[in-house]
Amino acid sequence: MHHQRLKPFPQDFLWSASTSAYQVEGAWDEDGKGPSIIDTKTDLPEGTSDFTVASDHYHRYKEDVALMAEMGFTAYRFSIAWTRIVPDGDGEVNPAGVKFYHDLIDELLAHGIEPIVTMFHFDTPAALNEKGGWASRTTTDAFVRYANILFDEYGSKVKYWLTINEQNMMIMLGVKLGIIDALTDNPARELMQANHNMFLAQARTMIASHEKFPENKIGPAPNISYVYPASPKPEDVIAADNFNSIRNWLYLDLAVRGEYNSVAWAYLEEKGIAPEIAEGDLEVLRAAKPDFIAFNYYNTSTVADAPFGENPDGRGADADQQIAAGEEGVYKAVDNPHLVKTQFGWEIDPVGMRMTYRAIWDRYRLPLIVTENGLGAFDELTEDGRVHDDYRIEYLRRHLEQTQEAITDGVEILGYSPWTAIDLVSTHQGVAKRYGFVYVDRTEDDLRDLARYRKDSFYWYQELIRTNELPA
Ligand code: BGP
Repeated sequence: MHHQRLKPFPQDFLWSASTSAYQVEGAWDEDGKGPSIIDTKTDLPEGTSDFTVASDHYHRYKEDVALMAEMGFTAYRFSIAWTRIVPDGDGEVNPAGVKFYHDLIDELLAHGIEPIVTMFHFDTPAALNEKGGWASRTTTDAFVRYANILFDEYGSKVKYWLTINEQNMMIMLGVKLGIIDALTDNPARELMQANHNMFLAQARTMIASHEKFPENKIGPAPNISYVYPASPKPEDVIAADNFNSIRNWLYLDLAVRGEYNSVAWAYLEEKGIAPEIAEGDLEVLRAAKPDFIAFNYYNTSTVADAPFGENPDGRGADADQQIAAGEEGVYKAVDNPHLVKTQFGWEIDPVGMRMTYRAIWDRYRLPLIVTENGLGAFDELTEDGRVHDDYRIEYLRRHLEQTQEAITDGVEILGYSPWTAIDLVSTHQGVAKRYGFVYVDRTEDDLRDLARYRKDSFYWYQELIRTNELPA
């Protein structure tokens, strides 16, 4: 329904923004940090920056936190690089790496900004990857050890923890994005075993967090893109339910209920890629309970029936985390004729965010927070050091209006953490694809001075946070 009067944002709403270690920090090999799978990638997409310097946040974090405080952030979502803490993934702890995040967290707390820490954001230690990566339970054990090191070091300062960023995108698109390897002769089966091992790592981590710091909150952080049927044709509705079950609910059902939903499990069995489930796994998965659900939302997907014998690629687009493709007999992604796209071909669907909030709330009844949502665009720095990103303000405004609609629908929403706090390096589309409230002056191949400039959206977000309501 269209609400006549919208409920206000809660007084303690977490006004935040997000980054990830590998995309913002740089200093990829400094102060004892070990290489991750990102650092050892050799085939970066043509013309895109590497991640060696990124936005140099590692050396400039005090300036960046001051800018966040100037906007009035009450929280900041960032990830800790596993290989700064344990350079080879499961060996010696690196004191300099531990210190960096103490300094960052202390800087945030000194400015009254609540840290929201993602424990793992795509950057698997290269040394573990060489020992079989997530397909091996060695990595599961190494992650749980790493998680306990984080809780022991930062558990008294950090109240909000996210386990794994976008596990579903790692599994479904990770090979294409270069963030996971599948080296056996049955890559799909190997990825589903890796997926199961990640669910176990997440479950054991949530149990450890509750044992060590019962007052802290921990949850998953998948990329949720609610799936629409392309038409009321029943076969399209089934296709949409297939893709919702496999892309979205598979991941949240495991995190919240500790179970594989029947449609997803039937799909895995049908394809012969169901994972080995060891004795005791399901008990661990069921025992772990998240305190909230974080999810990353950029847009919805729209799918049609995909009969066997027909090409399931509905649009020939270059698939990525927000551009679904298709699978014969399961679903065929198509363009939604009611939506416009960004300069990078991502559909824009603010109302879909409200639908996604509702769908997750209805299924799990846990507090929610969107930990990524934003517009990647080719921003332009003017001669006088301004960036007139009214298009980003429009994007954020429309998504926040729908967030307020969802709050008025009765959904419990903890905060909003758009992608990104400051410009950084895209997973696969370079630095030119900018998302930040703060412009970072560099190009793909020219670091320039990496100076920070406040965009128009910086001031818009600052006013929104100050008043706790959307400017008229
Ligand atoms: C999500 C990742 C983020 C970020 C975002 C934007 O999938 O969690 O790390 O990269 O996508 O995507 P991109 O950077 O490819 O534009």
